[in-house]
Amino acid sequence: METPNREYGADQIQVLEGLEPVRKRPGMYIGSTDSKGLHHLVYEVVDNSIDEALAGYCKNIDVILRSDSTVKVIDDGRGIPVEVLPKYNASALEVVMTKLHAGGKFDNNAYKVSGGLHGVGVSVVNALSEWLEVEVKRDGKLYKQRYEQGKPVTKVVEIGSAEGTGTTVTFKPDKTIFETLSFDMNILEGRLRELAFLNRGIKIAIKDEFTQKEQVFQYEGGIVSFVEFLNKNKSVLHEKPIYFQKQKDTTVVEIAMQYNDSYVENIYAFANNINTHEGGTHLIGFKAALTRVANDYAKSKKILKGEEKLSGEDVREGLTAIINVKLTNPQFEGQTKTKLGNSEIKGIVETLVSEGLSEFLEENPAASKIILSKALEAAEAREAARKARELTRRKNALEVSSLPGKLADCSEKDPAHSEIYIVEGDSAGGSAKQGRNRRYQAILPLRGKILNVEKARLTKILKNEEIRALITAIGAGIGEGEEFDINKARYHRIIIMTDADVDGSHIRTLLLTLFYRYMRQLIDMGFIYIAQPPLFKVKKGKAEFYVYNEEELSKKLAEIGRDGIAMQRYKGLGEMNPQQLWDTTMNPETRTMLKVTLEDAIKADEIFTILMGDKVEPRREFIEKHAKDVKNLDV
Ligand code: 0RA
Repeated sequence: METPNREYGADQIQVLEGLEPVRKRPGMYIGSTDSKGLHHLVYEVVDNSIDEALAGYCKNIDVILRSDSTVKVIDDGRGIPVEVLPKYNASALEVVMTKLHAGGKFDNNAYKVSGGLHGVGVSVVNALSEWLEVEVKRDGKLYKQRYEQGKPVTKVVEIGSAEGTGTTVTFKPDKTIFETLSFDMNILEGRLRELAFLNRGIKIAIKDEFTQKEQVFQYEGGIVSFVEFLNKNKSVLHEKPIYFQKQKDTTVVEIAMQYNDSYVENIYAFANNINTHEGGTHLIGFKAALTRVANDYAKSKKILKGEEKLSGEDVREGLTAIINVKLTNPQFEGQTKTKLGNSEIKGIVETLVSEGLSEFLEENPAASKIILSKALEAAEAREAARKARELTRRKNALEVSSLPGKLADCSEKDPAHSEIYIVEGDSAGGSAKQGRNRRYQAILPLRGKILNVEKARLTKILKNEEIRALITAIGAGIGEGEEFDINKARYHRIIIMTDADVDGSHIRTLLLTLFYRYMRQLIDMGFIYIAQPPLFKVKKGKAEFYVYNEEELSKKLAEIGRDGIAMQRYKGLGEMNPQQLWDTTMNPETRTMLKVTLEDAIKADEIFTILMGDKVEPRREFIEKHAKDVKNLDV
């Protein structure tokens, strides 16, 4: 039993497990041992510092990436306690660092994340590190302990005096566990920025000592700044985001929202700092409140007549929102454990959001009028959209005969063992069809540029032939709620294969944006991949090498020498014959593919907005910044 507001003490510790299972099955604790798992280690340590911030004790977090594959995380929290716990005959610090789930039980932060289901705790990082050193500033002293593969190799030593308090964790991930040790600041930035938005005022800095790149995230506006950030390249319908924070018992609900003139909804829901990609009861409560309050207000102001009603989709069109709830004992469910399950939260959020929104609408008649006319317009377009969707669905229902003509389907019927390549252009499509393994690989060639989805409502998007072919081939529908059913997806690997040039990256951005906005579950489930075709073929004598990037090329050239080599640069997939395409890009035994993460898709969506949106200025800036890459850009 946890007792709130009790001082930390030895008696609050329960029986704890050692770290052996973590090294045996790292995937169980951090998801994977690839680049994703590697970066997860940093989040894990930072989460502990964020917990200190949540408890009100930590203001600054520094993350430093060093060229020797070590990472240092410094915080100015209370510092991990160092006194000896008689029960363990070890210091609290050592227990926190060497026992599973130790952190969760002996402080009194009700909303903590680390040590729970999500943050598995800093001890897991310790277990998976070649070495880890922790320094604690507490009671005017500086303490230090070192571990190797999770085991202490020194005692907790007092190494000097200290001003202030805090914890510094430095670790080197274990190369016998991770496939790669190369940290990428760009990957870490997204989550660190998000944490800074969610925890107003806290300063999170990240520095890459190798590239000397540095970023500081600190937002006095909290989630209001978050919404402004998400809307920065959009035309907003009201100047200031709507904001309120309300509390019922121990549950705190914080909302920021702002409409823009697009047709897309962009809602992110968080629970105790966890990005709940799969939604859950807080999101359901929010949506229910928004729909109800908008309808009540529109009726009372005679914006709606008679039986007219606004649907949930109507009132969320063009909405960017952050839902941030803090609750005790969060239950996370779903495929990726990112769905909030606590049933009581729906009602609490619904009540608090209804109050907050009603207050806003009454106090801001001008903004309210603009927001509701947008919803009304959406409602009028809704009828047409419904008809268009029905058409696509009916087509789906006709089974095989209704599959698009240009799809070369596979014979395998089990989606878990089927994959589809979405290929740019008919000629590459032809090679892919000949080169593939037709038992489990389907090919869908896409011709030309796909419709500009930013400026079009669902109705218009669904009229586009390329998009329809894609939707029908995948088979899961499009959009929200019952319109999309992940269980109907005909392939569990959907692989985007485009040329390594500007058009290719353009089409990839478009496809990712489409998946992100209308078929997001495919990304959540990890079904979307990007094929990695080679950029060069290097020949020396009889030997042939395929090379996938510039870095690899210089390595290869250094290795084999430049004398007497012949080199071909692939400008497009079409330059490879079917056999080559199979060998380099499609054969599961030899290919590498990138699995698309939600972060990738969010980035794509951002780029897309810049490239396709109405605002000229950001587009000009983007193109100038990337001038060399976008010479052939045609938007
Ligand atoms: C256990 C108890 C307390 C704080 C922490 C752990 C703690 C862990 C980490 C990991 C990184 N930074 C951290 N900062 C604090 C509570 C200490 C108290 O009651 O004084």
